[in-house]
Amino acid sequence: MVEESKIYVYMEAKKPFFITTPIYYANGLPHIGHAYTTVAADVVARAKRLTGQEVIFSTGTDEHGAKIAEKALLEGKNPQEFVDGIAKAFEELWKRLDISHDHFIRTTDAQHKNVVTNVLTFLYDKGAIYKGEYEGLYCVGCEQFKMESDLVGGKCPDHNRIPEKMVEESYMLKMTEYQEALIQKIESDELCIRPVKYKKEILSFLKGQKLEDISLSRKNVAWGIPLPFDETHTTYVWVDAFLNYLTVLGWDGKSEMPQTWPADVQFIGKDILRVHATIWQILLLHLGFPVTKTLFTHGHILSGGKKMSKTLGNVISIDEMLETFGVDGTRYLLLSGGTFGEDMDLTPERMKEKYNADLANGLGNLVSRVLKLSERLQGRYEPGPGVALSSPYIECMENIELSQALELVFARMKQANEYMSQEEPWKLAGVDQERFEKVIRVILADLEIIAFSLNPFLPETAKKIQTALREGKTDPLFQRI
Ligand code: ME8
Repeated sequence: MVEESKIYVYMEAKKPFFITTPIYYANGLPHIGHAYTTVAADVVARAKRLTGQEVIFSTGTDEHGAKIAEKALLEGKNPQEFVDGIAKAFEELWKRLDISHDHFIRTTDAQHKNVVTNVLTFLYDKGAIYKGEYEGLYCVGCEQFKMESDLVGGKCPDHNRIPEKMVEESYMLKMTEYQEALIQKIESDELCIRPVKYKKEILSFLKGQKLEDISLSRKNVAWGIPLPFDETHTTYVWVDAFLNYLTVLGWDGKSEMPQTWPADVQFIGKDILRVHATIWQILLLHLGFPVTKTLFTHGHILSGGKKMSKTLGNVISIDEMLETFGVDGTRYLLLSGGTFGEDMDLTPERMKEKYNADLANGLGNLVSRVLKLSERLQGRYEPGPGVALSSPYIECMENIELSQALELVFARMKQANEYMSQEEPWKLAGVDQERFEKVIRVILADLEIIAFSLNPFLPETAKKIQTALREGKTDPLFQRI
């Protein structure tokens, strides 16, 4: 028994921690919403690496389907040429945002197409796929069939577009046989959907109706992966897209499950929760693979209380954010603007205020003041060999309560600032040197913990503070705006 559990622990420790973002549609340039999910996932990836865990963190682009072909045509490009340009823009943005992903997967990669082909062959041979006819309301914006109950005033509320009535010969994927198993896995948190309100939402959806088999192919969409058993059809984009989560692990689509599966955390926006909690998980069950461990769902970014749109003119540009606030300023504003998981409302004014208050006047000011004062220490401050993170911070990070973890760090920063104002160490130097030494060393030790805790969130700033603590000097961290 003892031996067995030892082996188990060893194997658990060996599996890299696998984190994914959605793969974003290559139908347009990356925007703030994409950046939001990706930065959040990056924070968790960096935090895990700091604990010594091996991490695999993947993101990428979803490049097939009617919506993309439509857009390429509008721009007078062939679809491949069009998506090549978009994928490049995503990769460039991730570089600018200091995203530490290990893989950038594109669904037009040959390896991915091979996985999709092999999986479809397997599912077809197993009898999970059958030829049928599908009749429904299709929203090209969502690339999804809609139920009457999903529509508002006859339109898809997400795309403000009347769905097309479609009757088409289609290959179908069996869904119902796993409905009960799925409910049980969600209830028991084997598939842990967080925050809890999203778990409840999915459970009530799954308990409220019998799942319908889904259409797995399209006959009139040329821009896609042909079905291996009927080349007059192409693969439905969502099925194509989900398999990216296995392709990135180097899987070939036919041998044993990749060792790194299941994903530990899959980040998604609430708009794509239902498909991830149903179709994706049922695909996994058909393959005989375990379900996702945690599906972490977040709300949407709003601008001035409204959905961002070109018509309303309230789009917050991620490029402008980066120009104004820099990389770490942008990362900070994305993660501190609201409770992570909920919808988050941003306005340019509030972002500027927050940047100035928390970063320029708060953290930046504390660091520069205390480093200046530390020049008057007798004997240098030596950073300790390690830091002890507070347990509330660790708990927040474990629960992916990212904004709360950040709040804890900034509360500590404020306390250090207040302590400094109370103690007025600038009056103590040379007068009560002993007390001066104590005050400054306390604040420097605090800064060490602050820098370490900020590492996943603001990697560049954290590094600058850590270097400053060793060298006793620094340039200003943030320019006031
Ligand atoms: O759905 N606020 O791609 P997509 C916060 N290709 N996050 C937002 C957001 C907003 N306003 N807008 C978008 C797709 N997002 C599919 C996914 S995965 C197998 C296939 C983020 O380009 C959020 O993560 O429409 C959302 O779920 C995702 O971008 C949708 O990206």
